Amino acid sequence: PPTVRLEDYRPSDHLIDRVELDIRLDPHDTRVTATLALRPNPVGRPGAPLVLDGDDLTLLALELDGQALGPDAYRADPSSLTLSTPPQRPFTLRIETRLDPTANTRLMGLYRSNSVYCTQCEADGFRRITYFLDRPDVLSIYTTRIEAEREAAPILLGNGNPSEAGAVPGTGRHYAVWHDPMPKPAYLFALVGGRLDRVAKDFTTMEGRRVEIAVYVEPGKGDRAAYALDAVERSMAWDETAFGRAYDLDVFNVVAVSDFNMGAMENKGLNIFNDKYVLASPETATDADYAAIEAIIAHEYFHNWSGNRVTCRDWFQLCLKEGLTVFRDQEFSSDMRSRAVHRIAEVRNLRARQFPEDAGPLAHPVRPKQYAEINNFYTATVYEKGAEIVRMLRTLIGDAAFRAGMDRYFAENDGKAATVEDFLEAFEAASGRDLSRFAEWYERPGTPRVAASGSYDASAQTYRLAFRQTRPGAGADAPPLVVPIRLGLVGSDGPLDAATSERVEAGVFVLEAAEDAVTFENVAAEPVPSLFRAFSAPVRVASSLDDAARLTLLRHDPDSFNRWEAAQRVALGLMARQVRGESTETADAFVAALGAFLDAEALHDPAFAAQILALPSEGDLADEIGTETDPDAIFSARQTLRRRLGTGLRERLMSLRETLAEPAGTPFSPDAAAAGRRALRNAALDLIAAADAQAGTALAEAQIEAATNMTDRLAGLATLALLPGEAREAALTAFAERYADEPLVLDKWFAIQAMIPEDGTVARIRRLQSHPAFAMTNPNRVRSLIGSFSLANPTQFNRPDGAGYALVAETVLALDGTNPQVAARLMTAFGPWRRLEPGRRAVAEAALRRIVATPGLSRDVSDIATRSVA
Ligand code: HT7
Ligand code: ZN
Repeated sequence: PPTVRLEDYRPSDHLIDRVELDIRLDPHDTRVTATLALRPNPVGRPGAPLVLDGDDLTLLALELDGQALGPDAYRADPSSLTLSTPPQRPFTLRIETRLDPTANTRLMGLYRSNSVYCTQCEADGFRRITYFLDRPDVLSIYTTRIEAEREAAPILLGNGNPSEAGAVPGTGRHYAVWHDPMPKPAYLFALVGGRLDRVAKDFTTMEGRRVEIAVYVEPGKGDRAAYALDAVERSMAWDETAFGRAYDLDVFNVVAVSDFNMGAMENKGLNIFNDKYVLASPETATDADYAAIEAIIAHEYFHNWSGNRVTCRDWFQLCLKEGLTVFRDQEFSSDMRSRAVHRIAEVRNLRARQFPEDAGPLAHPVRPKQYAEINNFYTATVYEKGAEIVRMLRTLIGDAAFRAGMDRYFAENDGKAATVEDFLEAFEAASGRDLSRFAEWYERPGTPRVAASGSYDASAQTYRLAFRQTRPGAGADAPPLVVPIRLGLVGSDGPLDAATSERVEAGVFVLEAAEDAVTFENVAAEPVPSLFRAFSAPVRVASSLDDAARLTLLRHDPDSFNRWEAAQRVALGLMARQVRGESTETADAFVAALGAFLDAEALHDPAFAAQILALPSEGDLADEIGTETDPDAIFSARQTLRRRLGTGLRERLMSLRETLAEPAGTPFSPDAAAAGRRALRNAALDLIAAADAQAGTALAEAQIEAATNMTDRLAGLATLALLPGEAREAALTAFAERYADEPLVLDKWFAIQAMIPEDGTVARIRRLQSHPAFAMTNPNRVRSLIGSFSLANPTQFNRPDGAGYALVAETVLALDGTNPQVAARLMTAFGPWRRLEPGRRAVAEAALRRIVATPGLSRDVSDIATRSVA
């Protein structure tokens, strides 16, 4: 496939100022008439041909300035419409196309989800609706008339504000006209038509605009939309206070659909969501679901400024909207919940998804330099590492300059398509700092490593910390990165606040060279350094701290993140030593330290305690080991440590479960405090069950029986899922019966079974693929059953006999013809294959090469597959 390169960017030769769309919805024969007000771009090439993008389009008619064009005046095929000598002045094109939304299984462009008409245009889906300059730097004002059968689609929604509606006399059809006053790129276009329930509330912005916020869901599910509706309101209020950004239309609509390739989409004034990230009730949604709904509602809403008002010049700048908007939604969630606990969750996620990506064959810079298929670049690197770069920028220049820089970025680029350079320029102006070296973070893949070593001079009472940064795969000429290191010193009784250093400003030392050192004065006793507090840079830290020093941090570090990090590092070290067959004698000290921690603090901050108890994942351990990994050895080391904790802490865990149990009749609250108590009870259950299967079974069964919410019911089921036997199968059957009509809940049931780390799982999944609730056409079902297996069941996915790889490869190929985007995403699970031990590595490579050799692959799958083996 042709490669698109950043260095080849040039402005469009033509612009489209206004777009009038007339869309007559029909299940198989939808007619789209687009009237485009075009003109040559003053900075484009004079006299250049006009080449409009298309994808799978059928052209019915074409007029230029009201005159039908003869066959010699243009060339059209399903993927382009070309006028080789377009007028050198403003002109109008009227294009009529025909679509079959029911046959659209790719879920890009206009499609039907459970009979609801909806669209997904990012990144390049608008060209599946009409021929267009489908690129983000062509911004237009849209007016959209949507027409449909009133019975089938009583609700008709578009971008912007509603301007007119009515009946089409004598037809049973009706229409609605929507006008969006803000210029936008085509990828932000959307429409919805269908039978939907609506919940709504008013919000008055700080500018005095009355906005009607509405959430639309499948009929009968309105009561599950209240949480999402409130989350929109909280997001609007927060963006005003935190960033001074007000909403700019009279309506803000959110629509939930069942078939959606990703989480949600920020179309202007009409966000379309995967219903998984809207629908919530205590009976059907876990605390994690509530938190994800709040975060994603916020994320899409925040795009209204970071993405929509200021958009991207080209897709290489994707991090400009995605990294920034992730940063904004993280800050929102931190303010709504516990900042420390949220930071831990962010870093867990970064390490689970981005670090392996950055260490594998699909690694790419936060701003990629080239792509074959843009839809494969909606990655953890662009999103999550992109957010970390914004966070580092704030750490470097400080809160006030950061906020001033954001204001400036929005003011200077409003209504425009911007670049990473425009973004950094705003912060340079606001802070007076040169950020040219900082910009390097956008340019190169790979997770940097920072080695730290300390030396204490007792007589001078000084402590010298030396740092050395390296980057995997970077040549000797690669410039060092600018790395903000938030740090402090901790003694055996608490933080050493008297210790200071000239080079540490507001708790931050900026490492700019390949090697540098910082010296602290007034250090009364040999300290333990607390480095990269709050995870101040997305790096791997190599330090020679022993377990005792780390346990000092767990006890005394004022930085909660680093307390958690200390416990994780000790656990990782213990498990890694077990994998290597080395001594794990310090495990008892770890258990004792966790016991003391629980006694002192568990009840004060249960959510934090739950994080402390949750061991690093198998993936974290594989990442720590790095090469020649054996998933079975990793699994067994983790089991051993879980068992040790479960045994050593049993009394405390049992008593915490009692103390934290909610009194009967307590109304459900999804708030962070209540969720934190449930999280700790369930973390305790997990460890108790790891050590004592019988007790674990009894507790889990009782918890399922008594559960008044999905968090507790599912946690009980997840515990049982790890304990083979009749109790597990009975609980799974009962769960499936209870939720037979709840596809989103059955997704949890599919996922739990897909993650069972046992020999029978591949066969179980094959049976589940024939379950009446499973459908290859629905991305949520596929991700629940096959995605959970490939990403969260390392021993079975990486089976030495290759049965796990075969299952995923078959699914990828089966899906490729209908939904290549989701198929390609499934393939990314093969990413870490080169880090496996030789036996599995060979089997994984063979599976990958079979995919590469399959004729007729989509560009999406072929791009991932070929990069994976390159
Ligand atoms: N900006 C949105 C990305 C997205 C998307 C991309 C490709 C294909 C389908 C898609 N659905 C949504 C979502 C976001 O990050 O906010
Ligand atoms: Zn986004």
